[in-house]
Amino acid sequence: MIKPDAVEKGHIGAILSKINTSGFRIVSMKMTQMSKRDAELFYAVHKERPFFGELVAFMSRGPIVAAILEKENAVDDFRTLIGATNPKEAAEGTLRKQFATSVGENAVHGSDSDENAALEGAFHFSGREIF
Ligand code: 3AN
Repeated sequence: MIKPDAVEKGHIGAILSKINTSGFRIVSMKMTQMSKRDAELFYAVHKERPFFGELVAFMSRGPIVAAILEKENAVDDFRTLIGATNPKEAAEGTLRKQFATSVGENAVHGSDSDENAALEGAFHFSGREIF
């Protein structure tokens, strides 16, 4: 997902361009907005964390771009491309280094396993929207 902060700042095009030139194929994509309930469900694994309320408010405050990406080793390679959760620790050339402002508003989300990628893809897309 391209998160609300990056959408608000007009970074959709630059982020998608970097994703494409890094060898990912976009197999699904849409601009959408998560309700508070959607964000609570999407981030349910974090519900005991102190930042959960802030995370839900942030992720539902404006539109996002959701996408499913395909590539050999996609999960690890995408997490390398986005960089560390905290942009201050993100490596040069990563999306979070370039576009994120804080650990909360960090521009991009990437799934952390193939299993979660399948669940998160199904959260946003129906079978007819996956190409
Ligand atoms: P990542 O997105 O890098 O996998 P996670 O899974 O640890 O990071 O955290 C999920 C999301 O929760 C992050 N993308 C970030 O937006 C938010 N988050 C993580 N840690 C904090 C924090 N200390 N304060 C506010 N938000 C946080």
